[in-house]
Amino acid sequence: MSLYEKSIGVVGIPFDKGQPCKGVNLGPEVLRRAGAVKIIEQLGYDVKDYGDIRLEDIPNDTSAYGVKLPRTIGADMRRLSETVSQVVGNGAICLNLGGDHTLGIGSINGHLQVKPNAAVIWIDAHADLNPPLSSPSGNIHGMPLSFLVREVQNYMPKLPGFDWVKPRLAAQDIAFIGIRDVDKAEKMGIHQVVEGALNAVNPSFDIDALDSSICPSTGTPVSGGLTLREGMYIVEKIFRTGNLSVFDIAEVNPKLGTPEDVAITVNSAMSLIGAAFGKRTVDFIRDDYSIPKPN
Ligand code: B3U
Ligand code: MN
Ligand code: MN
Repeated sequence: MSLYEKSIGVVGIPFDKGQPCKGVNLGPEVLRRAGAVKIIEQLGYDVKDYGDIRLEDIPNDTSAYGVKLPRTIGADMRRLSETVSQVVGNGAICLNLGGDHTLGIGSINGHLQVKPNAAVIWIDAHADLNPPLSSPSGNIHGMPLSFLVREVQNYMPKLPGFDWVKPRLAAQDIAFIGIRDVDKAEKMGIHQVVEGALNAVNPSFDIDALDSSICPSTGTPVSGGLTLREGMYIVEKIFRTGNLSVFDIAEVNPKLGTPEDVAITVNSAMSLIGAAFGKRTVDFIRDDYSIPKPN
């Protein structure tokens, strides 16, 4: 089967409760408007857009262990997890348009429920592995992997709203790429990480893995990051394995920076989405083409 004959389910996650910067909830809208769905349709895939997931607003949702809105965030991620399970369970690849990177909780839990041997490639300036009690910020977008990785569970408190998440991921089945801003507790976990087997692959791409010059419109930009070509190369390589199963793109925030900053950031995200689904940057030359000669 050609790599382009698969079905793709697109899911929007207009979610911003995992960090303090307003505007990241507009990520799915701005990416759709830039043609995120069109670009993959044009590659020949059978695409189904599931729209944006419905988000909760649970009253009196008091903080627990420093995490704000735990019940609400737990319910939102549960819905995402169910949607991703449904898409992958139907045999499609799931493209998740975020939203802040908290979405990794729902995306990966839902994916692993259907494909327990899936490997995760966390492409990010940050490790996002802080358990709530060692988080320097209390922002849950810096914690998603702590909910999922088995080896971290001794450090995990019982957060209200998250009893449905199962630590289905072994540390050895995650690869980190682009990491350059890591907290103390996270460092202790990372040395265990090696590249996982490439069976079903879930690249979770935080746009801030890229150098801050090409993703200025994101909440926590860090210099010294991946070039766009490097980012595209990573996801193109994953595409060519034929095992791409779920792809997350997170942390595009159109409310940060100038209109030009937003255009640069959205352009980077679109290039990554295209590359992840096999868009060729150089078109092949037709067989009947010949270079014109002067008479
Ligand atoms: N590691 C820090 C900072 C951070 C994590 N993810 C982002 N920033 N985007 C934290 O808050 O956990
Ligand atoms: Mn990050
Ligand atoms: Mn992240």
